Parts: sequence; structure tokens; C-alpha cells
Amino acid sequence: MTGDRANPTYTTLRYEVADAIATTTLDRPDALNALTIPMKTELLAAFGAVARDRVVRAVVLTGAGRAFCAGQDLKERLEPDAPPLAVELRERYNPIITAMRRLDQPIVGAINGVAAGAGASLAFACDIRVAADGASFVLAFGRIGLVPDSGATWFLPRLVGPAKAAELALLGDSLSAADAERFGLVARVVPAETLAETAREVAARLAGLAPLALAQTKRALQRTWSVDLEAALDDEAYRQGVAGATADHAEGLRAFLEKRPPRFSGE
Ligand code: LHQ
Repeated sequence: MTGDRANPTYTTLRYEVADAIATTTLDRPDALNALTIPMKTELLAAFGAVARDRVVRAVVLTGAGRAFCAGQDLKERLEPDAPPLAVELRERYNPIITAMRRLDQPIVGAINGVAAGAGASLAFACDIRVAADGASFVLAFGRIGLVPDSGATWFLPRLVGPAKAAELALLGDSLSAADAERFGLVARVVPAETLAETAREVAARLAGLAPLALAQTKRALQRTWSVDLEAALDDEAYRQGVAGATADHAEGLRAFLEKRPPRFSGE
């Protein structure tokens, strides 16, 4: 990564903002977009850039070439100065997953090909996933004597249920895009050639909604996993109070009564 912190220039990914959508493309196609230390640093910087940029209202995360992401770059792990695994997770992977979940803007995962290991975890951490018909998910950790990480053990049972999660995590079988749709892991499967357009359409719809309400919705959906019903009801009431005090709520009401599309300002 070069450039200053506020305006970084990326070397392992592409980061483009257009029409209020930030598209982040993992860009090491020869290695199936496997994650190196520079790529992890840049990915975290990209989510930081989104967090600071109020113009951005939705994110698309995808991969260049035939893979979404093959997880940790295993060649890098063989280098003599490779950090211990727990350190690598705590210092590089976990901050990326946390940044994705803390981001106000929703993330659309455009899963263009295989998502393996921590690459699958990156896909799981997106808010909505659309997949190309040839895409697949594989918890490849077990094949190299490791345990699922980067949030895989947290996301997967919540996304597909505990029984399927155990099967996928323990056996490490590849899950096709069609099966992923059947289990609710992806919202939609489309032909590969229309994936980018589909992801952009979903992101554009999100970008047209009230950003503060979306941010609150994202947080509420996250919080619900760790609280009981009464706490969830209370949390919803709090967040509705926040959303209800925004100019965008007033605009939404006016637009409804005037029978026109709303124009949300993000305030
Ligand atoms: C790769 C990789 C790769 C480097 C394909 N690295 N080059 C976190 C903390 C710290 C460390 C440990 O790990 C973690 C979390 C993890 O992510 S652990 C899981 C790491 N990922 C994997 O174990 C997946 C490894 N890859 C595969 O199993 C296959 O490549 C998949 C199933 C993804 C795709 O298979 P194919 O379509 O048959 O492609 P391929 O195997 O022929 O790969 C194409 C090229 O990509 C090849 O390079 P080459 O120079 O021979 O053309 C691979 O070496 C390279 N590549 N994954 N993770």
C-alpha cells in the first residue's frame, strides 16, 4: 500500500467508489486471491476508508479472476519470519472481520468463485451474499490441520444452522452455490457473467435507502444473537428512537404521503 493514510493506493486489491458504492476487489488472481499480510493490511485500510467516507452508502466485496478468496496464503506461512497463528489472527484477521461487522454501510459479497478457509469467513462476514453459479464455499482448515477461524465458527451455525455447520466444518466438504442458496447462505445465485451487475443492483438499492436506519438495522441484527427477547425488544425500541429522530424518517413519511420516491440525505 502506498499513498497517505487518508487516500491510500492499493497494490493487492482494487478500491473504486462510484454512485455511492465502494467496490473492493481482492486482486491476486494467480494465487486465487489468497490473503497475504499486505493484502490483509490493505483490506483493513479499505474498510477504514469506507467508514470515513459518508458518500459511500454500500460496499461490494468480490474477487478478481476465478476465485473469491482461497484464504490465508499458505506460501507465506512457510516463510521463516511468519508470525505465530494466534498472533496473525488477533492482529490481522480479527480486525478485518470486526471492521466489516462494525461498518455502518452494508456489505454485499459478490462471491464469484471458490471461497476457502478465511476467504469463506470473509464471505460470511458480508451482510448479503450473491453468488455466481460456479462459486463454492469450503472450510478448508481441517485439510491443513487447523480449526475454522476468522469468525467461521460464529457465523456458520447462525447462517445455516448448527447441524449443517458441524458437517461443513468437520468434513470440510465443498458447498456448491446452489446448495448454499438452499441453506440460506447466499441470497441468490446468478450466471457468472451477470454477477457483478446483480451485486451492483443490490448495492444500489441499499445505497438508495436511509443510511442511518440501515446502520441501526445492521447493529440490531447483530446484537440479537447475544441477547434474550426482552433485551432485543428494548434494543429495537432504542434504535427506533434513534432512526425516528432523523431527517430521513421525516422525508420517508413525506414521500409516502406525497406518493413519490424518497430522497434520503443521510441525516
Ligand atoms: C494458493 C492458495 C493459498 C497460496 C490456491 N495460498 N496459494 C489463518 C491464520 C493464519 C494461517 C493459517 O490460516 C488461516 C486461515 C485460513 O485461511 S486456513 C485455509 C487456507 N486455505 C486453504 O487451505 C485453501 C488452499 N487452496 C485450495 O484448497 C485450492 O486451491 C482451492 C480449493 C481453493 C481451489 O482449487 P483449484 O481450483 O484446484 O486451484 P489450485 O489448487 O490449482 O490453485 C491455483 C493456484 O492458486 C495454485 O498456484 P499455481 O502456482 O500452482 O498455479 C495454488 O497454489 C494457488 N493457491 N490457494 N491458500
